[in-house]
Amino acid sequence: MEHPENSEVYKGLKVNDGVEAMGTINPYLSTMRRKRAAQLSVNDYVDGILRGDVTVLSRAVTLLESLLPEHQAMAQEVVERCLPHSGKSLRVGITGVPGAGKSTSIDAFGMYLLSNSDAKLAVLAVDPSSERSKGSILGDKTRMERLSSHPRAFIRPSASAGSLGGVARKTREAIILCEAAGYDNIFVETVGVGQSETAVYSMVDFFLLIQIAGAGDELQGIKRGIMEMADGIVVNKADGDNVEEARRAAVHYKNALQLFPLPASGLRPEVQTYSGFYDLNIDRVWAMIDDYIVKVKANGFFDERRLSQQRYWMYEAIDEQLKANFYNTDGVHEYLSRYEQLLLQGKITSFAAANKVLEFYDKERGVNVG
Ligand SMILES: Nc1nc2c(ncn2[C@@H]2O[C@H](COP(=O)(O)OP(=O)(O)O)[C@@H](O)[C@H]2O)c(=O)[nH]1
Ligand SMILES: [Mg+2]
Repeated sequence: MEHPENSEVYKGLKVNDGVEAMGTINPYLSTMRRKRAAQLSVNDYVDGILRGDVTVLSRAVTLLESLLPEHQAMAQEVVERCLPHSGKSLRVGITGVPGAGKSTSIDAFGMYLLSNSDAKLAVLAVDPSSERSKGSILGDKTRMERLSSHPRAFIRPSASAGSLGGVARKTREAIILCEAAGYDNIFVETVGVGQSETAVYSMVDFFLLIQIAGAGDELQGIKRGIMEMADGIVVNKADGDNVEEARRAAVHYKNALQLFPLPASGLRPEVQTYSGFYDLNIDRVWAMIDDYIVKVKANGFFDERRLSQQRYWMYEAIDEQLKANFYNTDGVHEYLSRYEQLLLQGKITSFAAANKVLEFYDKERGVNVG
């Protein structure tokens, strides 16, 4: 399917499908590999995670991402059992258009955090476009060079296949596993195009929007509702000749923010300039996040937000499950293509066609549809 992010709106941001990994040539290789990594039981996973064992944590996230039903069932059990040990971290979402410097900044913010405390940091990503290409992993890891080799950092770019809803759910579950493994700070990066922002917004305590000077409001989210979601806005690349322009952009965003109603947190988002690449003013960005968290913990919004996120994810899970049930029902695809044909021939309206297919689905499930 054509990627939604390839629509006209994001012109210049081509998302490629990527290529599937080649099958292995040596048939014995896969069995050898299987032998090397012994099967873990649910207990092994849970114990390893609670011990903070990075290898086990990593394998548990892989299990989460697996499409095999038996893996999924196991993963759900692991997540359930980790749940009581989760929830104690600070979750920060980081968004911005491709090239805004999200990965570079995460490296800078993360190193600042780890150098000034004995905290542990997990970096996750919601990137449904990495479905098959897995292309962003290499790029991101090289942009997070310092963090990649830090003993208290765990970096796990999204490599899961599926719908945005599915990918987001897995990231949310990965957060739970990381927290159970003792990671008290979680950064979640979005791809910064399309719908992933809403998903990430719905799983974090602070949503940071990274802007760059001169990239245009349309693209950067002023008109797409991203700014309304932001708890703080930062203008990156305020270095060299770009400092003044970044400052002007910051003023522009400050003014724009005045036009929005006060967010539910009761706090007007702040705007800062910084340079992720040259490590300038990172402390100010972090102070802004810190300050916000202190205030929302005091006014009760922190807990309120987490509760409303849980409600959101309950309904998301229901939507996902209903959709999966529908599309996995025998005969639905035949019905769909038949009515799609009739629709395209102008013989039936969209709504009538949808009703016909849904009626068939209800009948298949033995539901009485009066
Ligand atoms: N001058 C300058 N360049 C930066 C800065 N941060 C990132 N970049 C560059 O911008 C490009 C995109 O950065 P990246 O972190 O991959 O952006 P992402 O797509 O948002 O994750 C890279 O070439 C970076 O080196 C910065 O603070 N200053
Ligand atoms: Mg990136």
